[in-house]
Amino acid sequence: MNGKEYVNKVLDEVKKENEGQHEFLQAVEEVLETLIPVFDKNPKYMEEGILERIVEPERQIMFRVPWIDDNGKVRVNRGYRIQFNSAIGPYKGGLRFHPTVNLSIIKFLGFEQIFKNSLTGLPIGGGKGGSNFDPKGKSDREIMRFCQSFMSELYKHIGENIDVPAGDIGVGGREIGYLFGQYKKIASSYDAGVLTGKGLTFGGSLVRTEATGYGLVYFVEEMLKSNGMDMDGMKVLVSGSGNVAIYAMEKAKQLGAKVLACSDSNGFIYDKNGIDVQTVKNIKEVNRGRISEYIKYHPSAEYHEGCNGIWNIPCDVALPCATQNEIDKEAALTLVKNGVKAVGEGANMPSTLEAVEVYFANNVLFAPAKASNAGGVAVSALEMSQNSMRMNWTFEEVDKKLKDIMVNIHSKSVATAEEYGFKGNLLVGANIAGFLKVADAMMYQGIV
Ligand code: NDP
Ligand code: 2IT
Repeated sequence: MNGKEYVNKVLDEVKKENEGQHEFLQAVEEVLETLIPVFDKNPKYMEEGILERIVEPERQIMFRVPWIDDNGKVRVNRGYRIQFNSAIGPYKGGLRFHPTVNLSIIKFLGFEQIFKNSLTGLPIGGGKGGSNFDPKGKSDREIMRFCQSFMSELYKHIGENIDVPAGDIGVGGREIGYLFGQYKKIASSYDAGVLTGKGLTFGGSLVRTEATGYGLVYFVEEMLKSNGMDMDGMKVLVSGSGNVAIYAMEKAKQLGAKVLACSDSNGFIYDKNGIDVQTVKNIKEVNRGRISEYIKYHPSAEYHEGCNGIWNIPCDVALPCATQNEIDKEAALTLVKNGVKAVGEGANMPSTLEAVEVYFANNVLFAPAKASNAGGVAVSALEMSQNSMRMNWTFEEVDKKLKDIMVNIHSKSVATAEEYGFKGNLLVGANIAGFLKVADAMMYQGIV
């Protein structure tokens, strides 16, 4: 059997066993197709059934999360934790609280996390969790009660050497604080390294808040530089206005770019003078408001209903930082028509498979999520290191480590792509480089 036949065989099985899990199947297809040359070069991975094993989560946990709202009414949500792969370290990955969360979404995120975490070079396996709980419109006390109920079940399955959750959509510092408090109460133990993204007064790491957005821009800057360009003077679009988007905008501006637009799930802001990041922080981080409020503070900016319209604005660099499949074929073609030079993924799987084909067909530089948004989980792993040492590094120290990690992921992806005959294709390079480390660990550890 050659590599292509092997990949197709496993893909067929995955499709049969996971019917209807569209996001998960999309993520698996995207990775497996790029791994074909690996099996042609080294059939041992085939003989050891690495692919059949890597597409099956080691453990899938689903649980009831009952809580009481401010009116005294009983509410019930569904909780998930998918412990996907522990070949190179304890399961590691965020928690997403969003009404769209389902098994397929958590599995796609957990699957991606395996390769992303491997690329960081740090000892972390892949996992993901979350709930279909909608934090929007909930009071602070409701959020707290929900987090406490969620952790009352999750605590049985996590630990600093077992599984270390963090944030993702809808889960930030506030939620991690409540989750940590409840874990500590139930476990009767101060295991700082059981969660990352903690507050700075109780074991959090400097730069974790900024890490994903900063890391994304460090990666894109590296990619531009190796093609004779840089961020200085670039016109940039950033979708979303959450954690990743805000710090991507901040770093892009620090490097001299002009950020023209950002969005939330209702609509987008176009500010021809350049988005004022402090205003976005005040609206989103401080007041938990809507991005439409931006025009109150900057009347010359425009607000447009509907989040997808953001991709119609002409730009040099597009940084999707909101959610999966936010750039489809049509949006990708519009970006190309308007002269986009580079797309850097801050969100997980923000481009559909067809959109990625459009980038490649039109020579758009493409920074794939697994590589370009790995800065968040990388600094999470640095938070775990600091917790183990019971020490804190300075902002400058962590920021330098983050930058070094992103530069290293870029060069590893470039080199691996070239080695396998796909020069310049960072998607192939990142997927293969991420896969090889995990596959080798699985080979040495036997069939487990
Ligand atoms: P936040 O919750 O802080 O922000 C999410 C942003 O995206 C908000 O502006 C939100 O708008 C928007 N958004 C969310 N869902 C949708 C949707 N279905 N349609 C349109 N817009 C939507 O999350 P993060 O910034 O942490 O995460 C953003 C992306 O980055 C996700 O894909 C996440 O998986 C990924 N990521 C996050 C990392 C992290 O460290 N936090 C690390 C690596 C990747 P609204 O407020 O209206 O909901
Ligand atoms: O998608 C991701 O990498 C994250 N949400 C961050 C995970 C983490 O453990 O910091």
